[in-house]
Amino acid sequence: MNASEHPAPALDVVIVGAGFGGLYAIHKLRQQGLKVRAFEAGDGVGGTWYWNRYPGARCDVESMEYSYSFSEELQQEWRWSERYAPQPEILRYANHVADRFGLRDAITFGTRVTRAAFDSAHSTWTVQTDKGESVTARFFVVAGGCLSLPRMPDFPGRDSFQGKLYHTGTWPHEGVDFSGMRVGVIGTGSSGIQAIPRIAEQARHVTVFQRTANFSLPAWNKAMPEDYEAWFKAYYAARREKARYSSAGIANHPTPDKGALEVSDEERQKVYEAGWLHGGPGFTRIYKDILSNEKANQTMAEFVRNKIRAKVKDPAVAALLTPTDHAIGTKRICVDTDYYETYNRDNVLLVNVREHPIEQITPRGLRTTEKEYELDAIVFATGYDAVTGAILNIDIRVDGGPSLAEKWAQGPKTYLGLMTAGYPNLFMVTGPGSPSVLTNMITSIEQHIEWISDCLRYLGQKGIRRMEARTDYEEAWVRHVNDVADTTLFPRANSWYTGANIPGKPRVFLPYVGGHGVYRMKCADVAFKGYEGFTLQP
Ligand code: NA7
Repeated sequence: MNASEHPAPALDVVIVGAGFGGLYAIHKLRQQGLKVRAFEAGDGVGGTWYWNRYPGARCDVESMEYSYSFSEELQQEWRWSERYAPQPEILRYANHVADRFGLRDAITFGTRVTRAAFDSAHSTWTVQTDKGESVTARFFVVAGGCLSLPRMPDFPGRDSFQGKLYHTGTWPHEGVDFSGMRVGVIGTGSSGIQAIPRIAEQARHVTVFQRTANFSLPAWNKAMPEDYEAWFKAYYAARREKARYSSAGIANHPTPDKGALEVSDEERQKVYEAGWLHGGPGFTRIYKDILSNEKANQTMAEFVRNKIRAKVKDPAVAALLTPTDHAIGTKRICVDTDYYETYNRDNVLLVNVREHPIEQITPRGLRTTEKEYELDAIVFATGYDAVTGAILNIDIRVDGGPSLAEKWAQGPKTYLGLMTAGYPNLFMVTGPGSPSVLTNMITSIEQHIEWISDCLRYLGQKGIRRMEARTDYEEAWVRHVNDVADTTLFPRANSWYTGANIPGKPRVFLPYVGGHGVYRMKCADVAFKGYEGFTLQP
């Protein structure tokens, strides 16, 4: 049977994930009449916000911006209760969206996609799940999330521990009551920094095992001011448009015209003080050279170090909490409520596991190279196999050839972070080489889904069955992503942005740091030129 005789697949698109990416993909692609089906590992929608139920979990992008912009009615009617929404509220929002737009019937929950095979003869993807189901579609859209494959360091003895072990990224749905317990927390990234103050309020004692001190900025979270909400909603369309052409996909971020070294020390201090009082991650964008000039960065880093020293009463603890090994903002900046202040509590102990690494988990607790700590519970806030983890967790092949993991053995290669050469009709949502984790994820997700949806309409209109990124364009894009990253301080830090947190993962700066607005224009330009850099076959 030749391609033209082969029956059309039952589906147009199979989607991985029902987080914010998957949900919008279902909605958008269905709206244009495509038959879609999504598989979601969780038993509900929400992705990151379904899994990350640890105490203190909240978004570090303001709620008025960390939300979909595609429906004016939705954005006008939904009401956020706080400046930064807590996890349960974001999860309610994801559920509201799923119900409001009738998306649930397209989703198979509690099911992981394990393999995907493209058959060139018929230009179809066959996708298999861990429940033994197999479906065929013309297109395969992976929206599995950038921070969805939790990383659990394999300390010896983990199974011997007689207390309870938790990972922030797979938190029990019923919550955890730490009352009366001695709790150990490993990790001081965003998750640890959010969870530690809340756990310390409840537990008898908390021991924090810190390998790297991180910079954290105050959230100054508060109930949503009614006048602010009203103002934002009155200008929502304009705010969203501003976000779409901003660097981080956030309208409220500063758009600096000066470098930190162009102003007097006095002026800089004043500006930093004002920025500190505003709080949030936009702080590192106050001056245009903070993330590219070491000296400029030092001025901000030292300002924050002084804030830490002022907050923490014990100078030895303050010194340990003061980051010195990376430029501010080059590891994901954290946003907290009472993080540093928590170390002034009598029931909190900070342990330096850079100096004395964790050796093993014991039946009674945890042993570093210095001593054993007795614990009733251990919380792993040890992060994720970021950006590429979820996609490479699927065995993806074309005509039985090498897997995508094999192609990417030296680091991911994509064209625009949307497609990868040699794997036709496979689209990635916020894939490596796109701005993704450096931006408001929802802004980036909407841009990708809208680009994919326009693209599929174009292919339909032109009768194109097979679309593939060209290797030369992919190579040029990878070079461009690296060149831009090399103009910044980002690649110097040992962060999950570079894969440095996963032993053996190739060291590549994963996201595109050129800015969301610039990137959006590039993607639009490629589409306008008839999908330049892609081969399109009837
Ligand atoms: P992160 O930011 O990757 O933080 C993980 C933390 O765990 C970090 O402090 C690590 O130290 C620490 N870690 C990891 N492995 C070990 C071992 N073996 N021993 C000691 N400490 C360890 O993950 P998060 O979940 O906090 O945040 C992820 C993102 O989610 C966040 O940036 C937001 O975008 C949302 P290290 O720094 O590697 O020395």
